[in-house]
Amino acid sequence: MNELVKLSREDDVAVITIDNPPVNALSPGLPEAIGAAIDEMNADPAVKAAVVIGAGRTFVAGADIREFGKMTSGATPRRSLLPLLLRIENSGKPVLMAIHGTAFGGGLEMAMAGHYRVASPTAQVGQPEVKLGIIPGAGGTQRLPRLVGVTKAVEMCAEGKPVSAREAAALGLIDRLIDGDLLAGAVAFARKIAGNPAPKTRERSEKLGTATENTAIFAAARDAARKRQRGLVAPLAAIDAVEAATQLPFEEGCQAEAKLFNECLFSDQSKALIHVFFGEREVAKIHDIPKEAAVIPVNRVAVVGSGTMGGGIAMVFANAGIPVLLKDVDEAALEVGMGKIRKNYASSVQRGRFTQEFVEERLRLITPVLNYDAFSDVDMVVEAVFEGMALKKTVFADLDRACKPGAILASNTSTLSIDEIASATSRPEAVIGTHFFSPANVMRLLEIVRGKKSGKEVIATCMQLSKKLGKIGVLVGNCRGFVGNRMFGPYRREAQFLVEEGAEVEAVDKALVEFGNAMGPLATGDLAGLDVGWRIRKEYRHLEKPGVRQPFAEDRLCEMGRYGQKTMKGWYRYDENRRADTDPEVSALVRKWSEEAGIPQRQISAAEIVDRCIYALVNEGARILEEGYAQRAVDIDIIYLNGYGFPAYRGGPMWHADTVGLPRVYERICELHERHGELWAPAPLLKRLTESGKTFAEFDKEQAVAA
Ligand code: 3H9
Repeated sequence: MNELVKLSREDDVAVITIDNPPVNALSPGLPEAIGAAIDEMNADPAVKAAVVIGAGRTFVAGADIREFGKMTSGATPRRSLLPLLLRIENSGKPVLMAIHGTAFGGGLEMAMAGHYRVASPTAQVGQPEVKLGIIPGAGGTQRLPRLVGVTKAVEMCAEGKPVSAREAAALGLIDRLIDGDLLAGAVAFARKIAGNPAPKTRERSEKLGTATENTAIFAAARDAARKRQRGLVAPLAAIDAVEAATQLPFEEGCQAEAKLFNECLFSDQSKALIHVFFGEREVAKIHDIPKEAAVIPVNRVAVVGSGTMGGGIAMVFANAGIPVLLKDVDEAALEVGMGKIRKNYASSVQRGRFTQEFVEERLRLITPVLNYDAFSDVDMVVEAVFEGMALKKTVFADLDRACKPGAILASNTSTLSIDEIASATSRPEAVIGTHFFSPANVMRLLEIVRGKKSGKEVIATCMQLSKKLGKIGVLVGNCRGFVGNRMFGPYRREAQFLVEEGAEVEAVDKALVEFGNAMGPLATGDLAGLDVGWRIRKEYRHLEKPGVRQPFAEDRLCEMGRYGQKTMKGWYRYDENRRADTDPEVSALVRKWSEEAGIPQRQISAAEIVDRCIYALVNEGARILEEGYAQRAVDIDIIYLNGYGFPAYRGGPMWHADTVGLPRVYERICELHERHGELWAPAPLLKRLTESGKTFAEFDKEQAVAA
């Protein structure tokens, strides 16, 4: 044993306490210590049974995910947990697992090797490995179906969603729920079962089903995985492994599982998803603001503007239990805004996402108002009025007068300068950008835009608040388009260029959907409204460099009133159910316009479409990084995964570039530069990293050390 595991006694029951904060992951040394404790209690004649419990806030949350990278890089050998779990299961005295917090991955696998499981009612159990691009690797796919049946085991292993202790108890995975003191309840239960024969999960087979039943279950699971987890390899591997449990003896099933686990572990998908796991936690860290920095309590908020964004943002606060004032200029606008909120909630009830009771409570938290009178009480305001600088400045001057000192004044602008907005107030340190993505109550991303004068307390509060709101907050700098939209510009520009050079609209979208994106760039434009970009481009036209190629097709479509889904016509044409169809008129028009512009038409491959769109993201991302508008490459990745439908299994655009290899990406960008001119000038950071043999991930590490 070591400091990670403590063996103590409560009379005749041994208590094995796992203490490896923060989540009791099975780091090196821990499995060995648990094994030693099992041997020691077996050797102690005074002990009749053992309880295994986690110290701190949780049972075991799984294998130590940091170890996987070391294993795949060859830095450490691959360790298996299977021998430890057999040692537990073969224990001469019953071992009872006492679960609170989470028993995930290897944690649940260990619990299933125990003879009994008890849990606090608030605990959760699950096999979330697929979210890391792997499958359970310590017998989970073999023991779980023996305890909960094939259907549920397939679902848990292939989808990775946790199950509540109550559901687990109903499924037979948990033997007893313990209200109150878990350890005391577990020890009492252990005493009761001491002396009974200890049931071994691996020897059970009554829930493994018949071949006919199972064929249908696995076929349905594979179908669902291909549809709902498009492009992911691990869910299908997890299904294969559970299937092995129904066809092979336990030991052989474990061997089949180990083979599939290894294939997944060494895959690019798993490396990318592990990068995402740590990245989602990394983005919360700000180089110049310590984790324990003071924050402003946010108990009451206000939203200015009850349009689509404002209404969605009000719902986000209400959903988190925070009372919110929703202001608009007249009764009619407010009525429309509140009507949309009600409709939104009603559809969530219909889809079973919320209960009617929950929705009524949330609606009571939203108070529509027509003036700033009650704003003196709020801790934070989010402005979500029409996107125009003059209007925003008027609103911020009003907020400056209406709000108490210390209140946070946030703007939901997606394009305008936070510094200029802040200049309309006497307290620029209170001003910050909170760029929600549409629909605000659904999308997980929140870009938090740091102005030159935004106070550290204000930044720290918004970052922390994002978690409470169920969002993933990423801090970005105040440049045009911030990070996400600034990169989206070149991405969509290339999509248009490709069409202007001869690619079909649907071929462009299809190539990017096959790459893994949730939607193609042109269909996304139709969804968001082509007029949005068109208006912005008109406003910024004076900044365009003369002689540099600009796309024109989308602007022409807008001039014809083809704004996308909202006008039933854009790049595609739409029926009343918003189903898209290709529009031969668009193809013909673009061909005609391109010929008039003297753009030679040619066949364009799917590979070229992907390279041009994705490398446009990477090149702009590298510029943003170098200019300091994003703290890390991984921040850009997290923005793209959560706000733009980039496939998580590719880890985000910057990680994808690392995976392809920066020399290859750089070389391709140089080729495109030569062929298409200035817009493809390689970002200096990309060039430097390539020449020094480094990656974006290494750049992040160096930045962290320097900070
Ligand atoms: C597995 O078990 C494979 C098996 O089949 C065995 C094969 C041989 N390892 O999320 P938080 C860190 S695969 C290492 O902010 P919360 C995390 O990075 C594993 N580190 O807390 C963070 O560090 P930092 C299957 C881990 O309360 C800190 O702990 N298990 C691990 O919001 C706090 O985390 C999973 O996939 C880990 N396993 O949520 C579970 N877990 O402070 C993954 C966490 O430096 N974990 N860390 O940023 C989770 O889902 C959540 O962390 C949990 C707690 C729900 C447990």
